[in-house]
Amino acid sequence: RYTFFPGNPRWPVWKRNLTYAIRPGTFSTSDDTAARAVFARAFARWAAATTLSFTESTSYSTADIRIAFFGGDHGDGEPFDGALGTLAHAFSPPDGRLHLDAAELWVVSGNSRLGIDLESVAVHEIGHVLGLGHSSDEAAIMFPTITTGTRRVELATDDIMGIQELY
Ligand code: TQI
Ligand code: ZN
Ligand code: ZN
Repeated sequence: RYTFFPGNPRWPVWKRNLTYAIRPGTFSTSDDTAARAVFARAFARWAAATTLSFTESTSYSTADIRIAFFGGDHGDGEPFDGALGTLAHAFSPPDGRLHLDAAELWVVSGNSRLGIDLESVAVHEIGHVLGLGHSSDEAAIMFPTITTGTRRVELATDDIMGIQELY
């Protein structure tokens, strides 16, 4: 079953169209289009289950949701730990920070058993950005473990019930 953060924080009712931006310089030009498409697909999964919509913004400083890849200590009190271990983290609403560990071998498209599937982690972290905590339902995107080399991107009934209770 789904959970929320303490106090059930959520984005305010007047903010149903959230903007997101990926920190400039994150990807090489060759990876950029594919990585942006991954986040667009991940946001679309949550938009389909709610009345929320998500628009990519080119202004990182003013976007509601700010996505960045960082390595090690990056100044928010939650340093990354190098390859594996923590892969990513996100802050509860209405913070909007979504950080990914630059030290991971991210798989941006296709299937590889060697790396971490970016879309799977993106869908999970967006759940946190929107206010979902972890779920005890093994089928849920918000279940706190994932087998390495697998892809888990479809929202489960449990995730949908949780997000619909918030929005
Ligand atoms: N990162 C943890 C996570 O996102 C960080 C974390 C722990 C956290 N407790 C939290 C974030 C509470 C917000 C609220 O769960 S992680 C998975 C999963 C991680 C784990 O790197 O361990 C995914 C990131 F679910 F597969 F285990 C993404 Cl999908
Ligand atoms: Zn961080
Ligand atoms: Zn989580």
